[in-house]
Amino acid sequence: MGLDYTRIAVISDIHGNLTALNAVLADIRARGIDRIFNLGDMDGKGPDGPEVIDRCRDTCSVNLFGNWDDLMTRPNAENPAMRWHQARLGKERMAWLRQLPTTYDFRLSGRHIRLFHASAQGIWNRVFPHNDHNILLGMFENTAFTGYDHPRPDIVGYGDIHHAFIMPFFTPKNKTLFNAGSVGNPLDEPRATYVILEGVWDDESWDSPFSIELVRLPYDVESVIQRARALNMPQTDALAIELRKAIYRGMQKPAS
Ligand SMILES: [Mn+2]
Repeated sequence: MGLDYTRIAVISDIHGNLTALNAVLADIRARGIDRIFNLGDMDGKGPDGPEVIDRCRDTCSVNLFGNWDDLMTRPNAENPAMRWHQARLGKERMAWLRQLPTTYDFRLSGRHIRLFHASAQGIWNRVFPHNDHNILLGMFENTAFTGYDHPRPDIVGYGDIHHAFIMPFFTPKNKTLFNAGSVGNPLDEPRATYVILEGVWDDESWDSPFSIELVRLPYDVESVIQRARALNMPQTDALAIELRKAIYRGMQKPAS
């Protein structure tokens, strides 16, 4: 009898980019992937936050809370650009975002896997792959944020930095940190990015095959920029450079 594999798409940081999300969902469907887990930051930056939130609600079996989901659902978003995005969401979507969980734990081919948006310390604590070894190890800690009543994870997946990577540790062995990258606002290369995990669901044996794969997908970047311009979305110029060149707005040359 063959093993019954489960394939999971881990998506993150869609940021209102419905065109990129649709490209990713079509790719997920074409591959016959079983489940979609979303690590948060559905809104802000791109023009179609409400549609992205509705799509995630319909298609993802896990939706986690990100730092932008926090920003967008505060009583009064902090600047006019954020208020533009917030005003389009409506109370019901904001209430749904607010009640999302912050972490999700499961087991695949023996590995205990934990997902969250940014770090084991919370949604506002940012961790980069070039950070100190101890900071990277901290991603595997049980904390007040992740809950203390779980086994320590063997694999941790997160989003937040919009840079994808897969990092099996040299020491300790059998720990892997990965970043799912960003579907709608990638800052490593200008293509919609997500991760596929494959293994045997809830299996206790490490001897079942297991894999992690990084997917890069082209999509119609220009149509997203056109749509943002048609809506007079604030900060569309900064978004356009991010989407075309994967250069973060904080690193772009200021307009003269
Ligand atoms: Mn983000």
